Amino acid sequence: MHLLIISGFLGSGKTSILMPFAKRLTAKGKKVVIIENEIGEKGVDDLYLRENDLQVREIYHGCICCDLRTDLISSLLELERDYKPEIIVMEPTGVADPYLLLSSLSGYPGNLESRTMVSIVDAERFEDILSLKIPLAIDGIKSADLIALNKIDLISPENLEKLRNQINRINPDSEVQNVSAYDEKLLEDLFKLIESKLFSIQIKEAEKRIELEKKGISPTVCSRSFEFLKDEICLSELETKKYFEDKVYRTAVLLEEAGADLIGNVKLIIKSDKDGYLLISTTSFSRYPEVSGKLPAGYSKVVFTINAMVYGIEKEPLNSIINKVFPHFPD
Ligand SMILES: Nc1nc2c(ncn2[C@@H]2O[C@H](COP(=O)(O)OP(=O)(O)OP(=O)(O)O)[C@@H](O)[C@H]2O)c(=O)[nH]1
Ligand SMILES: [Mg+2]
Repeated sequence: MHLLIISGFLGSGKTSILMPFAKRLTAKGKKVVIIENEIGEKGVDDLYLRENDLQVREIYHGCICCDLRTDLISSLLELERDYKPEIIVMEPTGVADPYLLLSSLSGYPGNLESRTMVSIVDAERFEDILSLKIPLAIDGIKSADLIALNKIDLISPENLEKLRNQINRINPDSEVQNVSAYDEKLLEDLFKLIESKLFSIQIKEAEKRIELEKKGISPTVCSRSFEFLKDEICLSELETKKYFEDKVYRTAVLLEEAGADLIGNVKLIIKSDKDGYLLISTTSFSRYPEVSGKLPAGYSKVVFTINAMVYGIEKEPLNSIINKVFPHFPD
């Protein structure tokens, strides 16, 4: 069993890159399972990946690098025994400590032939993340076998050069590949590079490093889920992506007004009982949210899940912003 870890800070684009890569491996006939780890009560990324016909195992309610280490090992063992995947693609939470994660894996009693860590760096927010002094973001770069500098569609060529130099100074040994999750050509280049590394990196003793110190500040988390029956909600609203985009955008504006430092990610997924989902997410206070998916017509039930991870705000004001924008969501 080969393991590919797609690490990176909150909202850096891990799922956006992992999804087409896992699809590509599956199309090539590889048996792939994705492990999704989210801090919230309920995940959003797994729903989105499942809608795209991928095999997903989710581990929620904490981080696999620390509180859920044993859940990670037992999930891997179970998958190895029952499903025998060739490749496991793992998305740790955006606040996982990469060294702690590697140290948990070094104790894995099953059979891992290789382990590759690709770290996704958010080009748009890199400087903000560094200025918040979140050492995990630096460790993610240091521990990577390959660095994907994502969202380059949002920055200027001059800035790109500057960022690449900064990253090279932090990790002079690993290749840095420019990418945008919205650019097929760049994705293809990245995927070829990952494939060239995937089976070749062996787990080295030197990497079994243990750093038990908990590092950096943590985001405040608000995670809610609510189910509506067809007659409880105005369906014309649901059909309008704009309505939900506006709600997520308003959440971001209110967070900025409340003095938050950084949006890790605000994600809203609307999933129907038929196949179909709408995912609206943002990592920015000012840019309009991204939308993917489409709800089918003719469903009888929808489930809304919102996960917000935000730096520099207390739990109470974060909850009250979510209450204000989404008054239907119970605490
Ligand atoms: N402009 C642009 N936006 C991107 C790109 N990649 C991802 N995004 C957007 O960035 C946000 C976060 O992307 P995700 O793929 O959810 O990031 P993630 O790292 O999986 O996030 P978490 O799981 O919450 O840590 C979403 O709104 C994406 O649509 C990119 O290359 N360019
Ligand atoms: Mg994700």
